[in-house]
Parts: sequence; structure tokens; C-alpha cells
Amino acid sequence: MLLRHLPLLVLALALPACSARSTAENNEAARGPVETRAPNGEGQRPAFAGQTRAPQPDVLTAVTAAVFADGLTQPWGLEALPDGRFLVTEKAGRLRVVTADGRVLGPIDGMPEVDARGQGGLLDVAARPNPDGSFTVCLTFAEPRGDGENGTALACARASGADNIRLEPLRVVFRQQPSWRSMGHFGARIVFTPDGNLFVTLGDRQRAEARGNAQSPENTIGKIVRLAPDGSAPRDNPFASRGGEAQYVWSLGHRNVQAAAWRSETGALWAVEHGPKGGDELNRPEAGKNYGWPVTTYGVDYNGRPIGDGLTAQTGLEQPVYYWDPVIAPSGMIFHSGKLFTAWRGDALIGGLASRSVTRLVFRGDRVVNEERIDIDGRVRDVAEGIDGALYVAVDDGRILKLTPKAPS
Ligand SMILES: [Ca+2]
Repeated sequence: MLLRHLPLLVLALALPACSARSTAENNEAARGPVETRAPNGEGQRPAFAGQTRAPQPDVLTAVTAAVFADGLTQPWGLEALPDGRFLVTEKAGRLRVVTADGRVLGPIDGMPEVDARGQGGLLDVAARPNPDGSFTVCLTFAEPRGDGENGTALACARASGADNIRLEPLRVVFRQQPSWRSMGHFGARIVFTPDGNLFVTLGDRQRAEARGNAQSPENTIGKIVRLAPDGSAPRDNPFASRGGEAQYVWSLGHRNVQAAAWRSETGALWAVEHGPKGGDELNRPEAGKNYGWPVTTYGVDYNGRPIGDGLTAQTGLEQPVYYWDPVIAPSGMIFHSGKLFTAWRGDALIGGLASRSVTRLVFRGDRVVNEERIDIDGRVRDVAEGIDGALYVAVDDGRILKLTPKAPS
């Protein structure tokens, strides 16, 4: 009796474990990393497993993309307002409202003069609702400072209005220092945080001979700064006691951070910077820490030569959480709530100019475990989650696309 049933019992016990293992093996085999091209940084190795080229997720996202708004000229920053409207900047110096049904309204009065040459212009926009129904709106822009010099500046104002908005006079509350003659690497992303302060990312200004400034906390070249919307430096900033420019510095050693977002799940700033050829990197910038540029970096210079001594790691300099070689050329970034795209809850979504995609990163703790690319037919300048949970994507060619989950056919 017992002997007769033994084979069946063994089979029943063995089946679940066996089938679970083979499913995992099948998925791993089916989904390698999305990036398969040769890296530029010849011979460079990641500092830990999974620091680059993470496998794609088991289930890829199917999206429907529709044109939500059109006719913008070089949109740069896109911000979702809690009433369904959007604010969008145009590089030449205009700020506009896009209504909840996708109408592009006339430009808002009171914009500052901008230096729109090269990578400059009116850049990011961020808004924070006030208890009285108004908003605090902050803008970054390439500020002309005479004699062909410029620098990134932050201006904030109170804004109100139910259709188009009206700004009370903008006040410049922060200026990157020093000013230089350069048309590149302005950084310029703005991230509001729950404590009422904000982060602003500041690039190295694309002057090879002056890259080393990113290593000094005494200027705001190649930094992320933290300040209050009135421009004051919070007392708990890491170099607050030094005064001067250092009091604003949050983290140093950045090349050109143009994607940044607050991860509310863990209460931390995350940022993606444009690296050299093959060196885009994701960091979780912490107070007072040094993220390496230009001493350490992945990838190579655009002339094909190593950056500095060609180091990818050095004691005292932080490793990126993740890097891309070849690059994605990051633009905007959000962490998705999981509303509408339920599988995206807590995932990072990062726009890419070169990748012409939205890169989705899936995390386990603070490590990336999966990377997926959602293809977009254009250079992605910014991403935002609407109040409906849809993903809104600003494209360089003047469109804002609305991405929703594709219904199963
Ligand atoms: Ca770095």
C-alpha cells in the first residue's frame, strides 16, 4: 500500500520547487540587459555586481502613447500641478500653462531675461501648493551676467489663477558662482522636499580646464545645492558653518545633473548626471559626500582619451548606484506612485535625450535590479506623473505625450 503510493507522493512534493526554479531560469534566459552595444570605457569594470546593465524585468510594460499637447517650442521643464494642469518651460524664455485637457495657454508675464545660447535658456520649473490655494513657483535659467558671462540662477514667486496663472514678481534667490563664459552644463533641475526646502542641481559649466572646481565646496560649480525658497541656506547643510558659497552645498563632484527626484518611499534625493562619453550615472546624493567628478568616472572624454588618470574608483569618492555606458543622456526623472501603472510603484522613470526613451529602474532597497526602456519617438526632455497616474513626456520637438497602460487585446 505505502510502496504503491510512494512514487506519487515524491512527484507531488517535487513538482512545485521544480517548476518555480525552471520559471526563474527561463525568465533570466529570456531577458538580458536592454543595452547590448560595446561600452566606451574599454577595460572598465563595475565596482559591484548589478552596477550597470541590469536585466530587463520579467514582464515588460505595454503602453499606449497619445499626443496630449502640441505646438510647444523646445519644452524643457514639465511640472504637474495638483489640479490637473501642467506648467512647462520653453528654452527661449517662456513659461506656459497646459490645461488638464491639453490646451497650451499664452506665455506667462514676468519672465527674466535668459541667455538661450547653446544649452542655456529658461530651464526647469517646480511648483509647491500653498495652503491658500496659490503656488510657490520656482524656475531655473541661464542668467546673463554681462561681458558674455552667465550662470545658473533660481527665481521663485507666488503664483495664482484658475486658468492661466499670474506670477507675483519673480525674485532671483540664488546664483551659481562663479559666472563664466560658457554655453553648456547648466544642470538646473529643481526638487522640492517635504521639509519645505529645495535642491538645485548645478553643472560643471563644460570647461575642461576648470573641471576641478567640482571638487571644491567653496564654489557652486558641479554641485547639488540645498536652500529654502527664500534663498537662505538651511543651518543643517553640511558646510553651513563655512558661510560663503559653501553654505549652500549639499554634495560635490558632479558633472551635469539634469535628472533628479525625491524618493518619498525612503525620504531621499536621487539624481542622474550626464557623464562623459559612456559615464552617465545614478546617485543617491548624501550630505557632504563627493561623487567623484572629474577624479573618478566611467567612460572616456569625447575626444576618446581618458578623463584625468582614467580612474573609476578612489577611496573617499562615492560610487554611483548605477551607470550607463553608452549613455542615455538623462533629462527629467520621477518616482512613480503606482497609480494607473500599478507595476511601476516605487520605480524610477528617467527621460533620455540620446536613448529616445524613458528608462525604468526597478529597485530592491537602494540597488537597481531591473532596467527597462520604454521607447519614445523623440528626444525626451522631461517626465511627470499626472494626477491620473498617467506618464506625461515632454519631447524636444514640441509635443507632450500621455502614456497609459495598453489594454490587453
Ligand atoms: Ca561620479
